[in-house]
Parts: sequence; structure tokens; C-alpha cells
Amino acid sequence: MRQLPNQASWRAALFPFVFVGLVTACGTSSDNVADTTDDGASSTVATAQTSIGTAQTTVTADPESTDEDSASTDTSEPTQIAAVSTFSIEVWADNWMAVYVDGVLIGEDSVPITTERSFNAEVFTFEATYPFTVAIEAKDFKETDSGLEYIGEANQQMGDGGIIAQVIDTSTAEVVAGTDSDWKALVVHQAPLNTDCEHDANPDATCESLIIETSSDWASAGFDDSDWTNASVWGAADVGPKDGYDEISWDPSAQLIWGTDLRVDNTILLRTTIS
Ligand SMILES: [Ca+2]
Ligand SMILES: [Ca+2]
Repeated sequence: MRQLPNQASWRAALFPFVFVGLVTACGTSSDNVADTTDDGASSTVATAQTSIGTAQTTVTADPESTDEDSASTDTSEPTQIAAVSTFSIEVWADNWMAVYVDGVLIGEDSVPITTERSFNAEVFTFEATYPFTVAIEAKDFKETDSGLEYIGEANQQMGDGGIIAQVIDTSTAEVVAGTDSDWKALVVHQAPLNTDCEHDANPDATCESLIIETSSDWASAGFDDSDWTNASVWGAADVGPKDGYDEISWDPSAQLIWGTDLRVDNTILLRTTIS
């Protein structure tokens, strides 16, 4: 359905909205629109497209119609009422995440990313109607756009990331979706690109980063993620999940995911549609 014949021209038209910046001297934290929440504050990318729980089709009688009219002229198909269900999403991230459903922010990590060892699991509850899109902005901590942490300290290093989540239909307790390689992914902050800068005395001057600015509606149901890659699945031994991870009973369908590099990929956008 997405392979429209004119997709190439669509992309050409959309190109100005996708800006790729290569930063070679990154002394300041110039977070972009999809990467503005290192302080744990609400993300500015939440441009609500739809309201969760209001997509229900409501069937009402036409007050103008008479019995005679409806008997003689009503040829409409029977209307099915879309059911609104209640779900929860359990999520653990190294280090921080914000979760959107159909473009609406439904919860974000309660522990600011600037907190040292900010490892914790979160559970958010929401209402939605199938099909719905779950989108997650996930961040590994970086002190600056160098991508490093503990800058100037003995343990100056590249931190690493990782996230796992599962969506549960609360009426049945069934896991209806888990993070896996079917999730679409876009890494919007990569640093350092030149990993040999890790122990430089002034990494803000020598570490290179790649920062991608994407459309502000990236979390909405209608966003076209067909040119995103698939998320990479990682093992627990790779990610080393910490506090909070063991508090959740993870379904086998939920796996730790991230970009292709746990250390260099610092901010990643993730999406899936559940139907
Ligand atoms: Ca980390
Ligand atoms: Ca990192």
C-alpha cells in the first residue's frame, strides 16, 4: 500500500524536512527537535495527531428522519462500533524513554536521564482502538554531543543503550506486542563517529557526531516510516540490563532492541503498529 507510484516524488518533496548535520566540533549540546529532552522534561515532539480513546465510532439515530423515511430510504451498511480497549506498556530503557500512542505522549521515564545510573522500569496505561501505533523515543545518556559521559574524569567513556517493552491488553492480560526486529528504527543522534576520540583530553573538540532532524509528526499513526531501518535485537549479555529489568516478567516475544551500535547510537526513534 505504501509503494505508491509517485513515492519518489513524494520523498523529493519531503526532502527539505529531513536535515542531516555533520558536526565536527561539538562543544555544546545542540539537541534537535527529536532530541530535546536530556533534562527529562516533556518532549517537544509531541504534536498530538489523534486523541487516544476518542476514535470510537458512535452510532446515533438521525433525529430528522422519520420511521417512514428510514424504512424506505436507509440503505446504509450496518455500522460496527470500534472497541476501545485498555492497554499497559511495560518498558525498561538504558537510559531514558518517552512513549507515544498514535502521536500522543502517554508516559515518559520518571527518572531524569541526567541521574547517574538512571535505570528503572516504567508501566504506562492507555486506551486505544486497533490498529494503533506505539512510538518510543529512547536515549542513551551522553554528556554532550561528543557522545561521551564522565568527561574529564578517569572513567570518561562511551555509554551504551538498550530498550525492551511489551504491550499488554489489560482485559486479557495477553501480551499483544513486544519489541523485536519488526519495529522500525531511526537513529537521530550518533556520536562519537570517530570512536578513537573516547579518551581525548578535549572530546568536545575532537569527537564527531551525526544528528538527524526528522518530521515533528514522527510518532503519529500516519507517519511514513518506510525508509526507516528495522531495529537490531540484542542479548541481555550485550546490554547488561540493570535495575528495574528484573521487576518485569518479560514475554519471550519482547526482546532488547536498539540501533546497530549500542554505544555510538545515542538517541533512537522506534515505531510499530499493533493490529
Ligand atoms: Ca547508558
Ligand atoms: Ca552512547
